[in-house]
Amino acid sequence: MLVNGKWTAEWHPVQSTDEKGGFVRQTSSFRHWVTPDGRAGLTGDAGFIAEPDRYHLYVALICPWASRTLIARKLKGLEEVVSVSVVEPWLLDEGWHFGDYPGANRDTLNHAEWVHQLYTQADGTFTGRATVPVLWDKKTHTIVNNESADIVRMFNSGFGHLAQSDIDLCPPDLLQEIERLNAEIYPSLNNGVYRAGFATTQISYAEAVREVFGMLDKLESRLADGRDFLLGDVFTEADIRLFVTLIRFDAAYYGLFKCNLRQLREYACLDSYTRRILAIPGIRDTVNIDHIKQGYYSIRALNPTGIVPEGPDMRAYALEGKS
Ligand SMILES: N[C@@H](CCC(=O)N[C@@H](CS)C(=O)NCC(=O)O)C(=O)O
Repeated sequence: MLVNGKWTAEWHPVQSTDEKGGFVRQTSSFRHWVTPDGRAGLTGDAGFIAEPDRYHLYVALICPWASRTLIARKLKGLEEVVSVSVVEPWLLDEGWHFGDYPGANRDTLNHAEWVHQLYTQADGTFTGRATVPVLWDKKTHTIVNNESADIVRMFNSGFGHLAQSDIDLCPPDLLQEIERLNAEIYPSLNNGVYRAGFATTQISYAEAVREVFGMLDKLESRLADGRDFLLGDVFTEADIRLFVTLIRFDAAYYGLFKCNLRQLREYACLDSYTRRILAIPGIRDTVNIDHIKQGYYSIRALNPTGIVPEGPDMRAYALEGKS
């Protein structure tokens, strides 16, 4: 992590635990909003007006939070408006690295070698983890926002007419239900798998795994009435947030994070739900199983040998899983 603008390699995910040995995720630090007229958004400063070729998104394809933003960018037709760089899949001693691994690219915008350099460019005294996603402003050379939940909302409504698609990922009449679902699914499942994987005591692991499968069971019953998506016929932000966890489940969380009571493919409704979302044009392009496996299985604290498993066979999802 960065401490007062200086990189320190001392930090490790498993060190960030509560008194019971449970994994604790750090909160995001840059919270400005891009808006159609440049007025301040929910948090942060004004001045980030939606303009073509002004904003750049830094992502890791292993990362579910970054993938949320990539999906929102695709579905809103913002590919020509917001450019993207993809880091290599491994979280190294200096964090995320830009390089030539297949599916990744170099940072041709800021010429950073490491993501932490973007953070210190934005704030020379930054203290915290250099996480992805990062939404970068090319005009003021700073980070607009590094919280995926905000970035998804910004992509949905902050870019006004620059968005090529009129899909609304957060329709006002469904907002309350979306937020209720998000608040339920995040701790138990999206972050629940990490709580299981990074737990340092049997008790906090067991508690997390119980919650993960409790939520999967609940969602399976919700979808059992034949609805296409979580809120019925319409695809919303809540589906993006669930999908990014489900698509990583068998490839990473089942094995590495020991969430192994059942595989996703054993849940009939959740499995077809995942395939339905993968079939939405553009979404499959945001999923890279090789990056996902390389990335998760390179977490040395959980997998000291660094061996990446051959499976699972993802051909049923028309996804490659080579290691
Ligand atoms: N609150 C952030 C969390 C992002 C996050 O935790 N990203 C992880 C990758 S999945 C990361 O970049 N970790 C780098 C680190 O911990 O040093 C969001 O949702 O945008």
